[in-house]
Amino acid sequence: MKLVRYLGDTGRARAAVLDGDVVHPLPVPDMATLLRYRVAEIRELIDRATTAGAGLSLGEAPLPAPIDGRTEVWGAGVTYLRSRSARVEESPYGLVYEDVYDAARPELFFKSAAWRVRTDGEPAGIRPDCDDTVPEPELALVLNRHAEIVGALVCNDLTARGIEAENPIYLPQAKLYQGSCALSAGIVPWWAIATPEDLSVAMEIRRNGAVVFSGEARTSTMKRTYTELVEWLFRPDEFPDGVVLSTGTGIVPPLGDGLRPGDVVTVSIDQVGTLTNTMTEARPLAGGSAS
Ligand code: DO4
Ligand code: MG
Repeated sequence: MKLVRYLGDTGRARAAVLDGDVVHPLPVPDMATLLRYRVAEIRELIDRATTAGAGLSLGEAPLPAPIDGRTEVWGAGVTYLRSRSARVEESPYGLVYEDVYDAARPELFFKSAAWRVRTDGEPAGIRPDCDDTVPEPELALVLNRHAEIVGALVCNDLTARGIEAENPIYLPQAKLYQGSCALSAGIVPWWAIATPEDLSVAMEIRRNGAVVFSGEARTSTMKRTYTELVEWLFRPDEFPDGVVLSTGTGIVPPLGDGLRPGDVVTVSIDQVGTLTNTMTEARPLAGGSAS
């Protein structure tokens, strides 16, 4: 059972429960509104929606990205030893990463507005001005406005590694560009995950049909707890429509072996789902500047 945004006949995405291939619409206009409720209330809404009637058939239309409205995506960084060692190797400023791995305060960064998020089956991006972009397969927490964990998603926190390696102050340009944030389409309720502290995360990169990289990590090897990351994120701020917090990567491909257009990246997380995206170069919209 997953929480999804569902495109009904109206063409406007509604929040719904997806149970197998049956859709049960929720009595809220969108996902952002659902994330204003407490977990206990969300559970009640889900129970009522799934017992109310037969539901609708999912049909053929692909599910849109799982968040909308003012819901933001944030990332945590250098939460795994592998991420720390990869940054130290790639950057002339390695000390920055050694320090943040050990510090009480975690690295947290803004990743995406809801409208920029790509989902399963959609193209995701490589910056044309960076020749070393890597996928970052991560478990993402979906938090309501009350800082409670509502559920989990698969995230690919794509990173223009070459830009961050030039200078860590370029981090926003390395992390935030067209197609740099992909999330799986269905939010798995937190209470439905048996062992959230120990999930297997796996990633595969295919080029011309052949696997050119694969890796695996376990969330139990993360340096920080989920609660700790959530507390730091909410410490100075409010998220009126909730927030998605991606918890960092424990898998990093070898240095210099960046993604190429056409590569297909698949991230799978135990009990949470799968996310597959084909890489394309980020480009300005056809027709020139926005008006
Ligand atoms: O400092 C760079 C960000 C690291 C990151 O995104 C990660 O460890 O997942
Ligand atoms: Mg990351």
